[in-house]
Amino acid sequence: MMKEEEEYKKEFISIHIGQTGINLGNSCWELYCLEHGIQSTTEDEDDDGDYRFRTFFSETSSGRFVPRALFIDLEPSVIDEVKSGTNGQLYNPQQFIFGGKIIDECLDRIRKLVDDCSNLSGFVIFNAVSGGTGSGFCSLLLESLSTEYEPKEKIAFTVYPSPDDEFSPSILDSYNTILASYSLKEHSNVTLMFDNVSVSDICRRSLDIENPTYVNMNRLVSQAISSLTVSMRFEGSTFNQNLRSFCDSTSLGLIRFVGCSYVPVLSAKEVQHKQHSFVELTNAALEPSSYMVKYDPCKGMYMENLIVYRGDDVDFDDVDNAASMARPRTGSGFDYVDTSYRSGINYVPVTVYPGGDLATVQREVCVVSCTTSIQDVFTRISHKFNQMYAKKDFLHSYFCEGMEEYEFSEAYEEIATKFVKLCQEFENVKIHR
Ligand SMILES: Nc1nc2c(ncn2[C@@H]2O[C@H](COP(=O)(O)OP(=O)(O)OP(=O)(O)O)[C@@H](O)[C@H]2O)c(=O)[nH]1
Ligand SMILES: [Mg+2]
Repeated sequence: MMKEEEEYKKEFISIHIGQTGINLGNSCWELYCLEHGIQSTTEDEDDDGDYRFRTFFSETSSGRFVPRALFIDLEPSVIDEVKSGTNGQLYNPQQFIFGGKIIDECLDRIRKLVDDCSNLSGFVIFNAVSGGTGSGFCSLLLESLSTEYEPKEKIAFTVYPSPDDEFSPSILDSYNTILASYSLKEHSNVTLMFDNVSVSDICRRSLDIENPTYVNMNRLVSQAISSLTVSMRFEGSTFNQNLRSFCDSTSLGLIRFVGCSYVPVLSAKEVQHKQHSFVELTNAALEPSSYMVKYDPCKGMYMENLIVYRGDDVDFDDVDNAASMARPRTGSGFDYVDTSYRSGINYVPVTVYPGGDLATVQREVCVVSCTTSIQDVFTRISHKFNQMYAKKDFLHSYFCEGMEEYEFSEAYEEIATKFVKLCQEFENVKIHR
């Protein structure tokens, strides 16, 4: 392999944990395959010289491209659905693991995936924190990955419970969420948070879907994830800040939980005439209702934004201008701190799932916001946690799994107290400056 090709080899291994991690992951791979022209059943034609997609796909001895991914669950049903679904043939059987007490087996499989990389960059984790597997097993795995692979990056795409969550009836969601958040805070470089109420609101409002299903929602979230990972999978970006470089920013070193927005969300059912300017798209992406997690970015202080532009007609000066002019609305006198935004440009055309909900667009914008408002999510969940924990409700089911009470108080202290206080301190410094 030529030297410049070698430089593109910075592989990522995706780990999909629990029902959400698996479904959302499968939906992302569906889109990645469309983008890279990779099919699950036939041998793939050789690529056109852009080797970057090999960061996410490995090549088998028979010339087939297979996701660098592992699907993990404590029970088989969700995995079985993926295996028998349209994408099932894409994966090798060894990429699926289910059952109890599987941590050693998972670490073994991960070692094999790592051995297959020439220059591993890190791991991309998919999960939901309110369920048992996406919380408990994911925390165990994150800790093991840190022990074995530090300082490799860990980027998490995580579904959080929403306020008034019709999708998350579990009584244990606040315990699971606080415990998993502590683990994500300790072990991930960045956690991109999504919640089903925000995502389904966007589906209703912009796609006219009355009762969005997980398929509708996962496809929409995948579109944002594709946008955020496109520069890791394709060449062809000139001025390119991306999620990886964003991980190195100082603000993100402190506040590792971020919200993300994606525009335009346009329905395939309607004929689209209008071409949106980059200024319009940037402003729309910074609207609170465009974020895929329920919090009000206007209330807090933006530490830093990553604005990712994608489209085959992206003009460098246009988007730089749009990004530098964009000002999110602020509600309490807060504004940006000095380093306000980073922008990334990708010339890769936007792909949408054929026959799906979304119209094909020429341009898209995705914003990742590091803001102190994210404390809202934790304050809300901590309140519910505390109501149960004060009465020691339901702790026995965790003790049966070998957990101890100090783990609850420690996680609460780190997230509900220290993390929230950290966000508030940033705001106070700003007010008194
Ligand atoms: N966006 C999205 N959310 C999902 C999906 N499946 C389940 N959820 C939500 O995820 C949360 C529960 O997490 P699951 O992923 O089902 O749980 P798990 O990680 O499998 O853990 P268990 O409790 O052990 O089954 C609930 O809020 C569900 O509404 C999905 O495919 N997409
Ligand atoms: Mg499950």
